[in-house]
Amino acid sequence: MKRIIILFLMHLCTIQAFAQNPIITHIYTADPSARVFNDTLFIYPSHDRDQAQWWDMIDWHVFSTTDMKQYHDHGAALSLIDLKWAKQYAWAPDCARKNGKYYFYFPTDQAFIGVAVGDKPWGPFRDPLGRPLITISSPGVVCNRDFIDPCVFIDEDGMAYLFMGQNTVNAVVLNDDMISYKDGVKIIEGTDHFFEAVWVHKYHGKYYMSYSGNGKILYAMSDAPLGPYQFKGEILDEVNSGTNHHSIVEYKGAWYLFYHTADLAIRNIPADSQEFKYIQWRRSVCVDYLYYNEDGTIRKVIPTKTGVQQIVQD
Ligand code: FUB
Repeated sequence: MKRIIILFLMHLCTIQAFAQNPIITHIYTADPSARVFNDTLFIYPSHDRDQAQWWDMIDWHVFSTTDMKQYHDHGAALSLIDLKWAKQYAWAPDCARKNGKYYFYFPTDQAFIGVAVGDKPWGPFRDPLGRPLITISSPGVVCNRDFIDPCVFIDEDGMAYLFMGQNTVNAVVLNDDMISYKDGVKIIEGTDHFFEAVWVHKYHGKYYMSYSGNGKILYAMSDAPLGPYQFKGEILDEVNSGTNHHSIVEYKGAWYLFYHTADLAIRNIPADSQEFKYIQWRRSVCVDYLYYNEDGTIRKVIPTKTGVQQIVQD
């Protein structure tokens, strides 16, 4: 009997040591861009509204964790009402640190990419330009659909790149001030089936461009940030929220895939209610481990309900 109780307690401890997907459950969140600043992992997601019936989001919250289990909501770091030039759709953002400041890149109105600056990774962020950084109409931009989903990547040499777009990956090289860019929009080659949600990271000297395409998360690899890239395959299958949007990050020695599902809405909303048809606009952020093969290719991630293990602090 004593042994059974001990085994049961051990089992309980194991369960409690996992984060459980989705990881954020007090509000709906999507499009998670995960970044590490000063040993803390920050998530810059979209904030789906509680009663959403479309992607009509109005602000951006920032979250942080140091153990991959407890996530702190820092509240709204920027809202559409803070921007004179933006009317609607506070969609998938990203953030980078340079010269001691934090640069928050965000899309609005399906056509504009803005940048806001803060002294802390959780904001508040202020719009230094009073206009978008780049738009669907800017010279060189190729976009036959929505001009959205900025991803900012800073290479080891300090060069900063901003990637964005739907159907075509557009890229610019940012100036040192991070709020302007060098002449010439680059169009990235080799991103087969690209739809949206571009994400760039580096591993063992190779550049990885991952993105949503054919409903899945796919990826390509290159020897240079601006490519050309070579298509490699699939990282994540379709999820139950319609849209698929992810990020990839290393934190405290492990690699993680952040993504979203409709699992929280499915849990919250009775399947036989009128509300249930809106679950694709009430998404929730999840995380699972990501592993590489010896040749640097990425193993397909199988989503779990248990999520990742809590990191025990030193
Ligand atoms: O969250 C709004 C939009 O849905 C994002 O910009 C896309 O990537 C998709 O996830």
